[in-house]
Amino acid sequence: MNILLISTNRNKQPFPVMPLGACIVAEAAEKAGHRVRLLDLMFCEDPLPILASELQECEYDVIGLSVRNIDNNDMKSPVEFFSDLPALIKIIRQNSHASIVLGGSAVSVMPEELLRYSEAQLAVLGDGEVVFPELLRVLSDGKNLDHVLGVATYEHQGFRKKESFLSSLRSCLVPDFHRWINIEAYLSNLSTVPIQSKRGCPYQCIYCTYPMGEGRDYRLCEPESVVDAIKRSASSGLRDFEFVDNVFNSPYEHAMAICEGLSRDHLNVSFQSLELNPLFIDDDLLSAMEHAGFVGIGITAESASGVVLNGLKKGFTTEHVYRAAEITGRHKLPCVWIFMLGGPGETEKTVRETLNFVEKCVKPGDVAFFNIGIRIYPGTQLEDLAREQGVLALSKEEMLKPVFYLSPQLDPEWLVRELQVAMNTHMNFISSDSLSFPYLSSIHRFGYRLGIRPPLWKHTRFIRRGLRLFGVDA
Ligand code: B12
Repeated sequence: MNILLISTNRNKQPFPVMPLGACIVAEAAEKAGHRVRLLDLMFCEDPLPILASELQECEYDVIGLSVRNIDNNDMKSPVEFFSDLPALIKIIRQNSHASIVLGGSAVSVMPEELLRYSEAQLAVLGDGEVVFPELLRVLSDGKNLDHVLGVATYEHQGFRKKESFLSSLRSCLVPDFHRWINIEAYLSNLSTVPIQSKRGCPYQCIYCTYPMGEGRDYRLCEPESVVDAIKRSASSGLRDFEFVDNVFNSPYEHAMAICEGLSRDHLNVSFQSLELNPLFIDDDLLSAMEHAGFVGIGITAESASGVVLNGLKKGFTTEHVYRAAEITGRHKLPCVWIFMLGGPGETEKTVRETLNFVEKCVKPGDVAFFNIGIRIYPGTQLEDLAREQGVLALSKEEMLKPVFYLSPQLDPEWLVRELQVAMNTHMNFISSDSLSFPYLSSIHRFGYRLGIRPPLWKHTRFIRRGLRLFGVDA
């Protein structure tokens, strides 16, 4: 069959993210014997005429839309991405008779709402590289889709979904990015090359959607296959990799084995991971990461208050957060600490506890990122809690529009003010405002021309100070 995959993501904040999932699915469909083209809309100023002319040039049997983000997760300045879908689907229907299939991480989070809203026929949940080829096989045989795992439909009978298909993975999937996307355009925006060493997440964080798309059980890629995948990509000229695992350092032994494997071959490439759990940080791991070529890590502490960590069900305590700071303090590896303010149980006192921790324990050369409010997704424990507390009355369908939790014990205006004061006095602090900073893309491109390599965030202090010198409110 003739297949068109469209990567619909055009969000360039904090940088344009390479469509790893869409490329993996494209390669899998091609391997299954189909003719596949991937249309990446990331750098298209005006995607509708481009899509229309693509459809006029070639007749497709199935068109898959990869949908990464529902919105930007920013309570202060929310941006909806799902609302791009109807116009794209209208153009497809005007120019083609192809079946339309939705896929991607956004679809795994809110399949029913996205199918209903976009009026697409089908959605794929879970491991697209297995489910999509199977869906194509059944469609080309003209058979019934009822038995295909991981497929959801929305028709007159309403929403129906078969449980997600979760493969055993084992081997690290790395597509030939050069073949599918304009890799130079991404690299010149300081984008990192995504690499996934596992799927699944066993943690219970009350707000999180990770287990929805990937399941609760770990599915680990053999460490050797991860190293081989990176070697292959490095031999095609790619240099700056980012592990996109839900949590990189859990299971601890798996992360260690990958680092040891990477240290054996001197690949002259760099790595980062922004998802480290404080529970599994120790000197041995950080040393192994440094030897492997890591140039930046993110620690998803979320809070330094016991009450809030408990409320979020993070599975670690304030002591773990303080211990992680002590350990990172002994290493040179640049570190960004990630916090979400406003979770269950948050009060002025707990916010101060978190800010005190950062002021005292985070090295001035490191960075602290603060997000205000937590996006509520249907099916999470946070949704139940918000309903119980009477702060959420919207139906699931209405929750496609960004809706956030903020502790009822906190005055939102006080929180915004308090964070602003902290940002004004600490040049190593950033917030969601920094991610939507209008000049961020230009800074990335300028940095690339100067020869700077990712991550850009490790230069936060200098960038913010520099911008302020020029009178820019950064
Ligand atoms: C790592 C990560 C990041 C990194 C990315 C680094 C990089 N270099 O790629 C960073 C930190 C930069 C980032 C930023 C953001 N992220 Co993020 N991120 C992730 C994370 C943890 C992994 C993404 C990933 O690469 N997965 C691996 C690939 C292989 O999986 P996949 O893309 O889902 O593809 C599979 C399937 O979806 C499917 N599939 C994909 N496309 C298609 C198409 C078709 C037709 C079919 C059939 C199937 C299919 O098959 C694929 C292979 O199995 C996910 C959580 C998660 N577990 O998904 C969140 C996630 C994707 N991010 C999310 C969000 C919201 C964002 C941000 C908007 C802001 C934020 N605060 O996090 C920005 C947007 C960035 C941008 N420019 O678009 C959301 C998106 C959904 C939603 N809730 O809106 C997720 C799901 C987390 C969440 N909160 O729910 N992110």
